[in-house]
Amino acid sequence: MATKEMNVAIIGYKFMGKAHSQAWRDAPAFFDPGIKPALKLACGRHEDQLKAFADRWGWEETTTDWRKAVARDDIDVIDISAPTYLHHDISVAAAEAGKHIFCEKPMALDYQQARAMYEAAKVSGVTHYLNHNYRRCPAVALAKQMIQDGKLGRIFHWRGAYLQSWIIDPNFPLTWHLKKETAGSGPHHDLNSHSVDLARYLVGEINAVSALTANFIAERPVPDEADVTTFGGAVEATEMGKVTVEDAAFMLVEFENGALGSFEASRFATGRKNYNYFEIYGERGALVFDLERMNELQYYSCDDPTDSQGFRTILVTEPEHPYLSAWWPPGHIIGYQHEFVHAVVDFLAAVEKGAEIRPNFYDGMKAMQVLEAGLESARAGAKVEVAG
Ligand code: SOE
Repeated sequence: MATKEMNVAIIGYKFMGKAHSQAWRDAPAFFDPGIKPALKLACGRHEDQLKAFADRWGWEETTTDWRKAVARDDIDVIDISAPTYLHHDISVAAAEAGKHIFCEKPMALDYQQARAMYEAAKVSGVTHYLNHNYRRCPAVALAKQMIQDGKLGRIFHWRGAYLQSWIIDPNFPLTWHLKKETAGSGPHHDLNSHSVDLARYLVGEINAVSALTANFIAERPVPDEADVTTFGGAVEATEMGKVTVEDAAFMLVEFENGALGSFEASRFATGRKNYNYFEIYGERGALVFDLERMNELQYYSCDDPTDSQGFRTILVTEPEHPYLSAWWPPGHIIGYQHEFVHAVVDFLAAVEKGAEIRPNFYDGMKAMQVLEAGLESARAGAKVEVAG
């Protein structure tokens, strides 16, 4: 049971604020972290929505100034659930104040910011985690174990696609996700960042990229930001504003180990809701994962007798599967939110042991390097090497 309590301050109270709050609240109920997280302080810009959020999730106090959270001696962990453009300033300030950092992806607006965040965290010695939550989906963690156990042998291909369709309506507003100065880029930062992290985790480092981007809707209604959430619907507005990020980004890559990979990120994949999908092909077998069927992992093994070879479905709900022993009996499945609980559990363990957790700010910096090479390639119309 928990031997120590740590006070958490969360910055941001919309989609990720909700996902993180349930994780801080539920982690001690289903697992036995050595540190019990206290939901101490919630930070956000709009006081009325912030107080409603704090009341719903049990955050003890609220402030509209995140710098106050970073400055408080009684705050141990800063949870960054705010939009991308705030990640750098909050992370650097939190590291300099000696706070452990649990930061949402994508890491930053660009590689330069990501590098500064990593350097500040490294110098300060705090635990720093970048929430690419999908590594902690049990089926993905099982895929990692199978690859490490040699089940696929030498890997030839990664085929990844992260497809959504929440902004196809031209009346969807010009939110922060659709402006370069607040998001860095569109689905490339938002979704290819997840796929690049998974590819680095499961296949290896990426040496070179060739990318294409497209924009399908150039102007959108300018909303009142207070009324907008990710995946929210169309709004009535009089003023129109320019979209300054891509709507889709496709990328081909060369991995350090010689494998070839493809990445598709789009918010215009009609009918795809949160289709984070990958295939990995090796000399001994293949794996296929689909987040919309996140309790399953497709596996093909060359070791199966020829007359019965084929892709089989592993239902990843057994107690011996990663994280599952803490949840329900076999077949009772888990969901999107459970990955965030797993991340909190592993983060608290890292803080308690003074150990590192992955993905951390180093991983985020490496991913930003790949993403930025992709944008450069799309601009230049040429293959771009990822700096070492
Ligand atoms: C929107 O694309 C989004 O909220 C991403 O930002 C998250 O990382 C993903 O988990 C769900 O979709």
